[in-house]
Amino acid sequence: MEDKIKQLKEEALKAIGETQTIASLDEARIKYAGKKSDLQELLKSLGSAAPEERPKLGALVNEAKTAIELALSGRKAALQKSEQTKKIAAEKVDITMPGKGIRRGHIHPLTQVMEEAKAIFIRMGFEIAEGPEVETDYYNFDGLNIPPHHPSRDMWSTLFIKDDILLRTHTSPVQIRVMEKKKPPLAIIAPGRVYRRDSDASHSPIFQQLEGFLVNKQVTFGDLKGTLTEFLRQMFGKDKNVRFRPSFFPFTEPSAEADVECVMCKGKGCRLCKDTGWIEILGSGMIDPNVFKAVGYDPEKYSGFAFGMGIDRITMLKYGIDNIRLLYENDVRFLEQF
Ligand code: 2NL
Repeated sequence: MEDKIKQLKEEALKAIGETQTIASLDEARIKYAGKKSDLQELLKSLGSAAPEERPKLGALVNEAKTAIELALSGRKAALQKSEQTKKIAAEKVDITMPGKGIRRGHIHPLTQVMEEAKAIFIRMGFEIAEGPEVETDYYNFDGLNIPPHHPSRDMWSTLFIKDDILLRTHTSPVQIRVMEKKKPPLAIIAPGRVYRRDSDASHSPIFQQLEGFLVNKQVTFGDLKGTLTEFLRQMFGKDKNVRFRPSFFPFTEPSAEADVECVMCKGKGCRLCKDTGWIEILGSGMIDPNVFKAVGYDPEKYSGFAFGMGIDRITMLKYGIDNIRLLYENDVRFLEQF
């Protein structure tokens, strides 16, 4: 009996000492110190031992029990400590690793060019006006001296919403609305999104325009040339030559298109300017008396000039972009370059 107690104790202490995890230590506790452990069974069987042996055997069992419990708590503390150490080591952060960095965004190239163009006219004293993108036939055409069913309407591939409601094909309607409400002198620019049923490398169904007009007493074609030449030089470079060519628009008479010396070959002739040395930038003219009549201005009393340009085209020229799609796909790898 004595030997059995000793043997059980030795076995328990050895097993406890060999445990490597809290979980296996818990198993050892159940096996060696639990209610159904061999030691507990031994204690129960003491009743059948000789009466004079009982106190000695009882003391031995208790001593073994205490030793086992002490070993269990000692081992538990040791295992907890090593598990904590392992956990800390596993969770350690390498503060010398390079960071991910924050990528900086910037203004879209179309918006940059639009803002630049607006700023030039603002400095000259023009004010900004805005209006609806869904317009009536009247403001987009009739008010601009473009009668219904007139062949000149073919100049704009219009997208209709229904009979007389359409997506504006230029920002001119904004200017008609301003003239209806306010009396001259006026110097207004109308920047914004416009729509046409058109799509190829240089045409997108949605694009950006900047139009403007100036109305006062005795405004001349010289004022038009001076204002637009200054604009083009601020936009493309002080040294650039500018020329005006006769043209036609239903809402201006006379009309002229303005060219700037080719930005790529500086006038020598290249692929971009088709060997002409000039790049067409904007359309302009003296506001047609019929437009003044439509908004209730007296064409005998007032005169004015107006102009319009495509911001997409100017952006493509300035940055050497050969397909308008790129400006609307918003691929960050493309946009990052500007
Ligand atoms: C172009 C040509 C132009 C205008 C727009 C205009 C507006 C009113 C009255 C008279 Cl309210 N004219 N706008 C005049 C001439 C040309 O644009 O090539 N645009 C991209």
